[in-house]
Amino acid sequence: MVNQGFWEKYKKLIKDVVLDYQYLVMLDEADIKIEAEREDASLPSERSQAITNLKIAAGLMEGEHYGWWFQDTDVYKWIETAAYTLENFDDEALKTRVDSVIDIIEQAQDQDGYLSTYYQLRAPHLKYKELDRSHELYNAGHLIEAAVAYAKATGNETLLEVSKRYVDHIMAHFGVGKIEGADGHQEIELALIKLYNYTNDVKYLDLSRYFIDVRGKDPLFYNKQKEALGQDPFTNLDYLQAYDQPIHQKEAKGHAVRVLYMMEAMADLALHQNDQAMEDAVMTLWDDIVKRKMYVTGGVGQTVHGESFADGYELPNDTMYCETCAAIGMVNTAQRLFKLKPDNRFIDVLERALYNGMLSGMSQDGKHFYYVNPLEYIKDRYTPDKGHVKGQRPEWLGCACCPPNISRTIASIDSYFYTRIENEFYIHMYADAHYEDEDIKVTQLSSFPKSVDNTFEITIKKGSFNLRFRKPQWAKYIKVRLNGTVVDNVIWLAEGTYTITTEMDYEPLTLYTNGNVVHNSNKVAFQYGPFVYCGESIDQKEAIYKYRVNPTTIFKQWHNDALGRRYNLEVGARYVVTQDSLYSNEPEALEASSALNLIPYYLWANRAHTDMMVWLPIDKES
Ligand code: FUB
Ligand code: ZN
Repeated sequence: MVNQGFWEKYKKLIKDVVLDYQYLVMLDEADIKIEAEREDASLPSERSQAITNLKIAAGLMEGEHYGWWFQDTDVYKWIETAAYTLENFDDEALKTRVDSVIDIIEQAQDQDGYLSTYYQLRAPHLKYKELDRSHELYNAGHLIEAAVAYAKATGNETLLEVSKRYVDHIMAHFGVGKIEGADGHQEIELALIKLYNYTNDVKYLDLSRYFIDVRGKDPLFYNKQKEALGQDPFTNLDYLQAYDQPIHQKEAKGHAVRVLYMMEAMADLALHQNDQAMEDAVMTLWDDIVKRKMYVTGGVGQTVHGESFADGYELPNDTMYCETCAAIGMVNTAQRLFKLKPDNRFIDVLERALYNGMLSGMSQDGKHFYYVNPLEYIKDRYTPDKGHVKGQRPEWLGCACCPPNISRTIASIDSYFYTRIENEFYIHMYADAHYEDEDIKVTQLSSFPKSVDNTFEITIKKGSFNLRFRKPQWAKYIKVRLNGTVVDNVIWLAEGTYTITTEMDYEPLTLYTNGNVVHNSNKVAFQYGPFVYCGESIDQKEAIYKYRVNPTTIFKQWHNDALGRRYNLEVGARYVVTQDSLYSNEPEALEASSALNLIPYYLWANRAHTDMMVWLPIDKES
């Protein structure tokens, strides 16, 4: 059941445009330009070939493998997107298309269960022998996620059987007395828990735990694998989070997406195995991120070098990485941490990453995608440190992990709105969404983003529930009404059908950064509801970086045009009159100006190639 709203529009875009577009791209039948994700001539970006690789491995075509070790996962994430879409919409043509791709995957699998086209086609002799980079178990993880989602959505377990056979192959090769190491890129760990939840077979949970615990147990594991191949043994253990076992790690270090995928599994393991030490470890990593390393957009990964975390409070706005997949990792980790410990502080971050760092990853037309999401972009101001920062979303990327990651997240958006823990039912966010299981049905309608006021139709089919309505960090209060009467934001409801409305008081907010962050000193950012704002030069008389803002004069203005339904913010500002000389002993001269026009950050770079800034310098005289 679906309704008309902000997310409904996105879900339809995925169904009507994105899924078809991505399918054609992966067949190399779309007339597009694929860009390398950063400046490096060695990065593959001529074509995708993701589906073709599988066809070649299946023996359906002649040819050579093209692309990354993990090219197959673009296809798996596409299937996962389709699965969630099929839960919301009937679409026989889509189902037929997905079934045909599953048929190819099934045929591509080796007799013994192995399935990673890079190694099948290019280097069979290296299977499981170069785990720091091979992504073979990462591939298995995305295969599992797609398979579970498709089985749930359609009842078709063909892909699930394929994924189980691959896991059997992995079990035969990994474990005590076998290969005692983990894939360099975490992913199988979290996926195995999904497989456990779906099948109830504890061997999958145990294997997930094995991979978490074996990481970093022997810090020389990867070196030894390389030595055995006669290669330079050096391995960057921070990059792989393999300098120690995850349960002993105290800092988010290295490749950001890997850290977050690892934390997702750690949170789930702590929950399922009731493991306090694992819970403490994942909470420590989370606090390190949100207290010292997260951007105001919920983006993470401060540096292109290793697509990694850097030191705390080091938050450059223009050279950062903030990969879309990392923002998605923040969303998914926050969701799991909430299940472990229901505290709205996790949802405050989930919402921040979802509506800002994640949503900026896709254009409004559904055919352009950001890998890297900067908080500041000044056109024509190039340095080699910014070779990964793009002023416009590419049509596709040589490393295409982000496009199908964002589509699967949007297609499953309803799952982020609610958490059910036995008979406690948590309502996290206020837009259009829906939930139904055998005991409870919730339909949530609103005119979001015009208003965050919501109407809920709730049916308790069996038993009774405590409904808990979150007060977002950005709201002054939330007023909940049951059949018109104001009630507490925690309500106990017995069997029956209810209409509940929520109303919030919230204003545009001015945000300041902790004084330890040098990049944002004397700067402010703006937020309204869950949206962080940015200024683009295209909307101002002068370039955005010339403005000095008055943080106390903010007005909101409703717009409904080609850029979408949204509030813009208008902020009092003056602009610098630039001089000829580069330096001067006079203070800058400021000219009065009409208000600065700000748009929600996620919408930037949808109209033109132009400068953009989230953090804006303060007018000292304001
Ligand atoms: O390695 C697989 C994916 O590609 C990572 O998660 C991204 O950061 C990109 O490197
Ligand atoms: Zn990515």
